[in-house]
Amino acid sequence: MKIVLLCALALAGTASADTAKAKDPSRIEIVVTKRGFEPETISVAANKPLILVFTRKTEATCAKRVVVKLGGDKKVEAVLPLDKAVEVPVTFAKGGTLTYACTMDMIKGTIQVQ
Ligand SMILES: [Cu+2]
Repeated sequence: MKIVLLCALALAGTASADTAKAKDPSRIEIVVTKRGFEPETISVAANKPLILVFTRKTEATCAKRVVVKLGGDKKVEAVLPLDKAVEVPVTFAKGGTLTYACTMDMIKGTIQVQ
């Protein structure tokens, strides 16, 4: 697995034309509840490093790990301890529809990459 780290400082002075709707576009909070992942769908920009912050809030779920698809056969997996925010740095190389899901791919959310 290859993780590319880009300098976050470069973002500070740059006004991007396609700014995301989120207040802080570099972090997206995702909570695991007994209903699944909330939000169920996120929209992100391609080729932009961001941090998905997963917090599992329930024991009544099989999503105690999350698998984030990055495109192609690339993915990143993280363990989600109860009530602990877990930061998953990701960059989606190109546009398309990807998912974040439990390891069985049953409980899942959708990533719209633009
Ligand atoms: Cu599952």
